[in-house]
Amino acid sequence: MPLAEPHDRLTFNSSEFEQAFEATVGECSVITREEAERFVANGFVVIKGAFSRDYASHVAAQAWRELGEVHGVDQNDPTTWARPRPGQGPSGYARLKGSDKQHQLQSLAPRAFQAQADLVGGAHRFPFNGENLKWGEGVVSNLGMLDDPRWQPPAGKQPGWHKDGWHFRHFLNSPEQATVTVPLYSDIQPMSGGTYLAVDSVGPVARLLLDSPAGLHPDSVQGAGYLIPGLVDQCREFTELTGEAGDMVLLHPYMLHRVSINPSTRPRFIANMAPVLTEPMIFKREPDDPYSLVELGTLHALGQPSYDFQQERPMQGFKPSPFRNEDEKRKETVHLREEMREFAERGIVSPSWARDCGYMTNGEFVAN
Ligand SMILES: O=C(O)CCC(=O)C(=O)O
Ligand SMILES: [Fe+2]
Repeated sequence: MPLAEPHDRLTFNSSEFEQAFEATVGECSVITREEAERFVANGFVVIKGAFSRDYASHVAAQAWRELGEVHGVDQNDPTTWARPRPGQGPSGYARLKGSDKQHQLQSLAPRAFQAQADLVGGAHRFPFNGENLKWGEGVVSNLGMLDDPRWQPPAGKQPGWHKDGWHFRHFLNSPEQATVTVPLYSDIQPMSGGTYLAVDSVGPVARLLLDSPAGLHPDSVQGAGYLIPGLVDQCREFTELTGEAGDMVLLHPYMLHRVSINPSTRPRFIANMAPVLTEPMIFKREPDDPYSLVELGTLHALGQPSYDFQQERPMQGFKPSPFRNEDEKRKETVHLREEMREFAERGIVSPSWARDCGYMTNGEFVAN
């Protein structure tokens, strides 16, 4: 599904923004001007050859080993591929541990490291100048089933869309997830299990965050989050991630995405890395302090050359929903429902199709 041509270029006309973009591009060493433009306009970019194909093969081979040992999957027999989580979600979908090894990214893949540094406005914006940025060997597999009848092209009214970050309150300037970084450990052709993207979701998410200075509970945009359907309803452009082993896809941290069904027997292996920033993002910087491409992507989506964002509540960490005990679940449900009511009172109400696709809704809080 090729991207529409007009979105490949910056469309926001403002000399303040153009100067800021020039200053930022001038600091990039791996990301090219064209890639920077594409990222700011589209919210994602594929960095070709970000790490070696040899390393990708090593990780993929290890994934097959674990699929065999833990799940009884035989690489050469696609009829066994559905064994992890049979009947649930995509065929052969598993989160594999890989090994305990952690690679310092700067040594393993200098290009992957520098591209991420370029995106956030320099390695100094990572803790310890990024020296502690590591990649483990874990993998998300999506092995596929030939002609799986459940396959559908990417579209809005589908389950599973989400914004990454299940462990923090989401603000416009959140530092906990600098990017969604996706290394590709296998070649991914179209219709082969690549992650689906709501390409124009950065704008709706940015607008909601800008209008919500007290932030969003992570469960509102994760899993079955009640805010997701209203956000994807504002999206018109959907695509799927494709590329080759050794490529790295960098997504804007607001980009809504979802798992896809793989209707092929071309196995898909990726990971999902989430570097953090030392400081919250800033949307009003001085001329001698260049914006990051992520900040520029946010401003571009908002149609603002700069924005003085003020949080109305402190940053807050959360235990991710799947790891909460019963007591914690009850407590978070109370907090979430309180927020669902507040948002309904603000007129932000889940659309009627939300429930049919498995999302929560805050419709019950709307006064009749
Ligand atoms: O497996 C995929 O395609 C996407 C995974 C994902 O969205 C996640 O790990 O947060
Ligand atoms: Fe995700």
